[in-house]
Amino acid sequence: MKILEAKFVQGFIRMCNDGWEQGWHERNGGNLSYRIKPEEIEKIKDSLAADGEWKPIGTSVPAIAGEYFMVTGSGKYFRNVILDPEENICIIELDKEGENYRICWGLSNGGRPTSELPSHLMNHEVKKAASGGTHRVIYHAHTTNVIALTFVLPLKDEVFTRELWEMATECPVVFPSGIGVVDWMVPGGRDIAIATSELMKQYDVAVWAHHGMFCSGEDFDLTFGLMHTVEKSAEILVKMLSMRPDKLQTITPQNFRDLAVDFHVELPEKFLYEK
Ligand code: 2HA
Ligand code: ZN
Repeated sequence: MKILEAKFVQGFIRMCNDGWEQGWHERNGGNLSYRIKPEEIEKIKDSLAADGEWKPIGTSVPAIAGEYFMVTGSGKYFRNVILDPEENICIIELDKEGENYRICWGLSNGGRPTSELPSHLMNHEVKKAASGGTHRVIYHAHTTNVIALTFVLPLKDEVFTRELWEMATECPVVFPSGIGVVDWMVPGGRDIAIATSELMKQYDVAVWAHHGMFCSGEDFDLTFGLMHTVEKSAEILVKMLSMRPDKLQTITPQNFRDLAVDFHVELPEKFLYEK
């Protein structure tokens, strides 16, 4: 099968374009990765090169060693992915130790996988274990309203989760385990990857202060939908705070407990504090 005809490749390309259209990917901002299923690799195996040069990942990910990933390219623009996928995205294979990668397809004019490869792969490693193997998508976007909130809200998991839950009734149902927050750190390296993947053990969403967000999910729809829901909630909070600093009424801790019963979700009590 031709690579561009594979369903997962079409889903990947569509998600890049959806993110661009949301305004989350100025210039080369943001990156996306997908942990490819063995049966999907089987179908495209003939189109994959197996003679690429092994290069260091920059961290160690033994629990996903030997797996294949589709990832966006470093310095590439999301808005160009739909026009020329082969030049802007790639498929990589990890070695048996989970220390090195090689390019098997794509980046046809040269280049490297995303500068955030250590964060993506460490998040994949953690989420694969935490989800029993069902999570396959890691998405990083420069979501405007969430970034704005990192200047005015305390950089605490409890505060971001609770304030965003309060802005839309669907939120606690869409991200019941909450949101983690990483203080400002230098992007691209192993340290921010470790901090993010530590949070991803309990959350599907991590905010990077003054930078953006990481989301994890089972497929493209769920992961894009998660990013979209959190960012929309942040937009409502920004609008609310722009009208007045306090709320006349809101969703209360008891309202959340009642919602949890009817919607069969568990909402950790640490987010339902009295204000
Ligand atoms: O430029 O978003 O965090 C890609 C990024 C780095
Ligand atoms: Zn970024």
